[in-house]
Amino acid sequence: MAEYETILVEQRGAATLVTLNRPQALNALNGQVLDELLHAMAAFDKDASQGCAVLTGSAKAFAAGADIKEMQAQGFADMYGHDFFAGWDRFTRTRKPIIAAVAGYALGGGCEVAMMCDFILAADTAKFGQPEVKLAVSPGMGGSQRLAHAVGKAKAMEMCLTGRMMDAAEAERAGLVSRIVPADDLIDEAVKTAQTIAGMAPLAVLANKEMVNAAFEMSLSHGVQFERRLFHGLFGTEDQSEGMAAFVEKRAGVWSGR
Ligand code: CO8
Repeated sequence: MAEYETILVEQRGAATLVTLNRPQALNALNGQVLDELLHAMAAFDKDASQGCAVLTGSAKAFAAGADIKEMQAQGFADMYGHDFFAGWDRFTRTRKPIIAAVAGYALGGGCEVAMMCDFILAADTAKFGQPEVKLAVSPGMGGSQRLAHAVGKAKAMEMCLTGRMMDAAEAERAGLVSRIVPADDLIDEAVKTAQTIAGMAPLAVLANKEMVNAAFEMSLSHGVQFERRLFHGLFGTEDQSEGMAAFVEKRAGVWSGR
């Protein structure tokens, strides 16, 4: 496995656990983190032994934002000219599912990266916020859009305009996170969930991820049709025959990934 400086990558069975590892900066996201993460996620996507990833940080911070010290001296020409952080779009094109396991601060870019993942499991210590307005800027990695989709206009607007944080309970009520687990159990629970997903037929997992994501890009009628076509397509797979035979024969399915 590749050597990284700002992330740790380990395989736990069919689940890949990726840990942001810049403790001195509360996992602030700089260009190196992005490059390493893109490299790791590309390797994960290609590795047939791996079915789902977990992205996590430390007990104190999932990530406290984009790296303010890296951005501080940049001007418009640097940011726009280099399309600063456009590479994060590639992270969202990872085809296999990624679960964000969030403990502590998920602020600014940290909250945005958590929202780029397919769903968020939150520790009871998690805190979410888009405090960029306090730095006289704004979300820049999709936060204003994904937060508004996740929690609706009222809460998204309040959070972006005031920079106030949401705790885990509020985030769960608002639909930002799928569920809350005790902080001590977060990684085990996230990895167990990832292993459950990795135990499903791989093509069905890809299709399910693709169709849920389509709900955010398409009209209802197009989305429903897109879902139905993918559903039809799954009937061209060996695993569909196996999955349905296994149910009828009261045994576990054995997937070929075809
Ligand atoms: N960037 C760089 N360094 C950071 C960051 C950050 N986002 N957050 C924390 N650090 C550093 C601190 O500077 C400190 O370093 P040092 O020890 O060298 O002084 C170290 O991490 C520990 O932090 P604190 O001492 O501040 O720890 P506290 O426990 O007192 O406070 C907080 C924790 C509340 C999380 C506090 O650190 C904080 O407010 N951090 C900044 C949060 C923030 O504003 N995040 C938004 C950043 S902007 C952003 O994400 C924009 C995204 C869009 C960009 C995309 C462009 C295209």
